[in-house]
Amino acid sequence: MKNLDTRIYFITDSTPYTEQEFLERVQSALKGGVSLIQLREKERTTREYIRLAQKVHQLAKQFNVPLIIDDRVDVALAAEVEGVHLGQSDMPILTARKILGEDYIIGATAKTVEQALEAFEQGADYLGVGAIYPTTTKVKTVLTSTEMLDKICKAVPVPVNAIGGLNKDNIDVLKGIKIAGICAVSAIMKADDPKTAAEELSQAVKDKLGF
Ligand code: TZP
Ligand code: MG
Repeated sequence: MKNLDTRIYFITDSTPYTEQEFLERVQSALKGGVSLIQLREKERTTREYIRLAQKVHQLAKQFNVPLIIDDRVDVALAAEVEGVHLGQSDMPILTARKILGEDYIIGATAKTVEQALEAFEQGADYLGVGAIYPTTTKVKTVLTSTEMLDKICKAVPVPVNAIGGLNKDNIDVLKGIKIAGICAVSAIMKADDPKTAAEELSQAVKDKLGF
């Protein structure tokens, strides 16, 4: 198993920002201590996705934070980042593992114990489970109960992160569930100051969830 710190997993959304604003926000979040970062782009061309990944990677490297690319194995390889996150309709984990090799981080989305076990058996390094709360981020998802999250945590040995509508004020519902971290888009990305937001989220996780 890889030595991954998924505690504060920041997932980006560049859509409302100029590139400069976006990169400044990413840098600010990194200063605030996020432990993992995912570049999540749905509208960009492949060429733009690679170029932005390279820019975000330059920043993330300065903080020793691994960069994960959403959906696209080719972009992760081309930009020479640390990993990829694959949903249920993306490339199968097994295929991605064959292409990327053992050292790449591969994350998977799972909403059921069956999906979680399959992803783990195929070589996923961590799982994202949700949405725990309704989200304002553009995504095709359904709500996942905390009971299901708990079952998934108990079913697989890899780190499991909760995702969906999470912020410093509503993570208490995750107490007692053996998650490794939380994923957040809006709570950091849309904050007035992403650095402060990341710091406060990190503190809330320590205080309320104990890690
Ligand atoms: N998958 C499930 S919910 C979600 C994704 C990508 C979006 C989470 O965004 P936010 O803003 O933290 O609710
Ligand atoms: Mg995805």
